[in-house]
Amino acid sequence: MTVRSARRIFSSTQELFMKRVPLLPKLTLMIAAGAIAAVVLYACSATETKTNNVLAGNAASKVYVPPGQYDEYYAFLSGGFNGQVMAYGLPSGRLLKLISVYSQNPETGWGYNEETKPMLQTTYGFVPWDDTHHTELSQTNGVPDGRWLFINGNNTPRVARIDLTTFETTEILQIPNAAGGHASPFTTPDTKYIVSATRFSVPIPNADVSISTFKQNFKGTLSFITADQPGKMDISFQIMMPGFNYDLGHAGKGPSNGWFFFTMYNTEQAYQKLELNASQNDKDFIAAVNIRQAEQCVAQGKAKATPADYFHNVMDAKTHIARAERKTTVRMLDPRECPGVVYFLPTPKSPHGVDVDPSGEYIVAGGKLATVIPVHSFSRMQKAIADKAFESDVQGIPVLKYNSTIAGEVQKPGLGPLHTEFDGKGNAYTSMFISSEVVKWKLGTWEVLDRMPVYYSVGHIMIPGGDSQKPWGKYLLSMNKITKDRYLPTGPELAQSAQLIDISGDKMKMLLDFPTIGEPHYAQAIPAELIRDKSVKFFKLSDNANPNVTTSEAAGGIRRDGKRVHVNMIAIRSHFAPDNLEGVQLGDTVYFHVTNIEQDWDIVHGFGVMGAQNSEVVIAPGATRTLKWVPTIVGVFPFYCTDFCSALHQEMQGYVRVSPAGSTVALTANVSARASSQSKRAQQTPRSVSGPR
Ligand code: RUQ
Ligand code: CUA
Repeated sequence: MTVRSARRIFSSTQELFMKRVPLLPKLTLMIAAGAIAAVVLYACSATETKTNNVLAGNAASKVYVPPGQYDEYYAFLSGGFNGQVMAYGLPSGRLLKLISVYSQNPETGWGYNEETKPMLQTTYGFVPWDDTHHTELSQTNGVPDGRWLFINGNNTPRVARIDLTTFETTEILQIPNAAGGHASPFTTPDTKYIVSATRFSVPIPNADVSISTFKQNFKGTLSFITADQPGKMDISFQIMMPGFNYDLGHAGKGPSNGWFFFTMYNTEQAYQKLELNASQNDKDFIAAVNIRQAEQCVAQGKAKATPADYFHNVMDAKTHIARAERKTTVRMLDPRECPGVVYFLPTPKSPHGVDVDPSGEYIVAGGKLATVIPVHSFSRMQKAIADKAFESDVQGIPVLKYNSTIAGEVQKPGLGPLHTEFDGKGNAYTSMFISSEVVKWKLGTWEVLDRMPVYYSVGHIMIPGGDSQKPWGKYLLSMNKITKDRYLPTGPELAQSAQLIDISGDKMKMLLDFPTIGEPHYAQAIPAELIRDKSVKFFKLSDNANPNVTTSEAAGGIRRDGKRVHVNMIAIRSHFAPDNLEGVQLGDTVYFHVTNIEQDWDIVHGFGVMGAQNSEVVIAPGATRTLKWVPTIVGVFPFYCTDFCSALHQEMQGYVRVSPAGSTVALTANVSARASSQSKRAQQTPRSVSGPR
């Protein structure tokens, strides 16, 4: 750490602070300046300069994964405004895969091909984008198990399931009576429920009302979604909440299993200039939800069947065709009719993250504007509830006294605490957005043990398993919101930056800096062996139940159904069959149903048509994908394989002839018997070797 780079943090942090929080009271600004100065002083320590090179050498060897070897962890980072999820290897920071979820992806054809389009269906129609924030691994007994990854859609509230045997999205559920699914999709320790809480309060049911009637008409909801049965995600119940902004959530565990905690801000119920007007109250709340109490009330019929409009989209496991089903009702619980279901824990100030430690006793809040990190105690909360230590009541929800639930406060932690993760050894790590650092502190004594500057303005941090009952506490990933000068400049917009920190010793050590795609909010990571060996290598052709599957060359063909023309086609190294099509007319819609009949790992083919107002489709071995094409002009148009699959990949092509409407050209497709015998041979050859055509 040089003085120059320390200054850079100083100016950068200060600049950010000024830019982002212009309306904070002066006092907070002064505290901010003080803390920034402290960070700079820390960063300038001379001993560190001397040891810098030695450390760099050590760090390199700790993240070096030799060519051909595997990383120790899979890490799943959300893509933020790119609407997807990225799988990385840790510690190397290698990008392994972009998993398509809510956004159309021309790289794979997700959301462009006919089979996957229904996945993006919502009550607003086809919505080909969302804003993904939090990845969440499924858990068994409070430990990530590597079966599924859940990811929220923050914009048009949705939750999705990714199957970690295929790394494909298999299910998407829209959340009704909600706006902004931010506190989502955090799981209970058994994956019985994942949750989604509304970020923006809205009229429920939504209605044409004046925004100035916010206090009377706007409400929030907490949704509990059953998640342990693939293909059957459903909203078990919703809880109607006051019209605040619900921000983040985490389930209880161990002794607090059965409870769920949500942060909220804007308890002021401001509806304009929130920056100023929602920062008035010294304390907002954490909502503690008693899930068992809610279940009981639901069982007693206290949740009202309420009209709702939402979609549940599932990828059929056999046909690999998605279907979208519209649903019309949810069960809504009013806390007034179910006493004991929700309590409010006063929490300073505009809290963002809420994180439960591995023991399940401590509930840590990240009060964005707070000068301390407040930690609530679950056992004290239980006692306070038993003693009725209430200070007030908000719309039927008892508010517990701050002093009755608080276990301690971390003093002078830094500025802008957001999120906390745990290492399983009694330590907690909190991200500090404004002072750009990760702060390590001790559970129980609340003393600050160490600080690590990060570049710049960290949002979430992630320790593999760090929000579960069993953290694999070796690394910490800091996901930073601002990149500035960290990499070679790429114009006004830069990739986001992630930094990997070694947390195995007393002091944190910076290991690696790598760019990420989109904006990773949160991430999850798990030892690679819990996923690696279950990875599917290809889909069995004999299991392919797509009604338009073509299992052999001889079975290919073309048929007309009114103005629709269906082409059944196979792809195999290194040709399509059929590969010459005639008799298509202007005014027709052509469906190319392409089956990749390879039965070998990673032998993928693509299919693109000149002028198609669509993307290509990419077809995994054993799968069928359908490209819809509406020709717009008369002529002959090539199609070709888009994925370099063999030495004769460039030969993998064909033509489709388009004639004027009403033309007498016969509908024909060439299906050759000779090609058919060759395809068998091609299947037996390794990827890079193909027989002549
Ligand atoms: S967020 S930086 Cu989880 Cu969307 Cu906190
Ligand atoms: Cu198939 Cu290139």
